[in-house]
Amino acid sequence: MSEIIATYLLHEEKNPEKKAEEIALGLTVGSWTGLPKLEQEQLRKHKGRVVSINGVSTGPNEQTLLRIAYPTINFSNDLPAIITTVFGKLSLDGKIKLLDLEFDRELKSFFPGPRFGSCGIRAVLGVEARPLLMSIFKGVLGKDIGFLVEQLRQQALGGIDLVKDDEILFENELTPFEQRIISGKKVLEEAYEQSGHRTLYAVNLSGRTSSLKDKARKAADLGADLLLFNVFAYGLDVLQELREDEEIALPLMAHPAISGALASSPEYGVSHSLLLGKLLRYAGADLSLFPSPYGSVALERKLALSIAEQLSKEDEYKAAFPVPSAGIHPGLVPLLIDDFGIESVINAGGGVHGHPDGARGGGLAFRQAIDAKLNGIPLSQAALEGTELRKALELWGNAEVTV
Ligand code: 1AE
Repeated sequence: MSEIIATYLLHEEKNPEKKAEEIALGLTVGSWTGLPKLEQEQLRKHKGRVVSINGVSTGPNEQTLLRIAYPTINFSNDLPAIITTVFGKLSLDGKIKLLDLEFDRELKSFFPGPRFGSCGIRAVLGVEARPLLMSIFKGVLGKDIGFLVEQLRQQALGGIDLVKDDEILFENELTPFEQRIISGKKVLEEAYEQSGHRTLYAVNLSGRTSSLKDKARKAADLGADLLLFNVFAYGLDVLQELREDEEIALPLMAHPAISGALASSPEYGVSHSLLLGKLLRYAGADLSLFPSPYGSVALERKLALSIAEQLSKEDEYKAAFPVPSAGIHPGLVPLLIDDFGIESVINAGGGVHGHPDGARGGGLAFRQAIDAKLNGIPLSQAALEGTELRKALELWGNAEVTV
């Protein structure tokens, strides 16, 4: 029988065995022991099952790891039904956190995974054997298309591989969605002719849910490179719909906006690895942004690594790119590469635009830091020759640990 197994962390639960039975029955058949034998036989295939109950000692607070199996016959093969089954009403019921969901092979077959994955994006860019470098438009609200395009040109000339819209840039008169794609393409082509470096632009797909597919198809027709998507403002299933549409067929970059409200509490919500890692990848994200362990919105290192681990898996689906972000500057590059490896994307907004030589200087400083790290050269040494890196380290510091 096909099942999905959910792992939960319970806090301060006096009677975990009773609670486990209540969940397994409450979220499936309702009750069991009082049922007549015949009804039990009819309902057996729908009944939840307690897989394991394990105490976790973490000092004064008792915690319990609970694994419950739910028959897949109980729900349709979509994330809204699955999440509502395993953590719908239960998410409201005291201190309980959903840590993981184990999909069996059959259930996995209903989810697409990334269309391009990290390998597909590398192939478009023609970049191998180093982390990709991404930057974010900054300060573009209230500015016109000329301003945006010039910012894009400077980022591209700085050797940046991917540039994403700011997630708070929505449909507006000064820089309308379609115009951003058309003008962005033109300037990136010019920059490519000038430098020989290819840069891709992720435009923010926004608006009412009912308009998204048409808008995304239009973006594809106009030759957009990637779509940025505030997935948690809409829902994972909306991401999956975009992924599965053959007329869209663009790489999807998932922004973590709102996810803090769902994942940050150690006692409530959904784990980071499940939300920003496994489920995003299953639903079809090619890249997933999340707070790095070091920057301005730091996430505990083991949690950030747990997201990256889920994204980087190679099973039935392609691997997606982990994009540890927020408050990143060139002095953090060695730490990022040590932790996330080269199959990741280094992403910075302020750390590019705040460079004394502007966005171009910021991009170059990052590229110099990446080259130095990959060649085993300490940043402090590379900065003797790399003017842009030197200026960046003077401004933001150097977090490299050298022995
Ligand atoms: C975790 C998301 C990071 C993000 O979207 C963003 O805009 C970061 O900007 P900076 O690098 O912190 O300036």
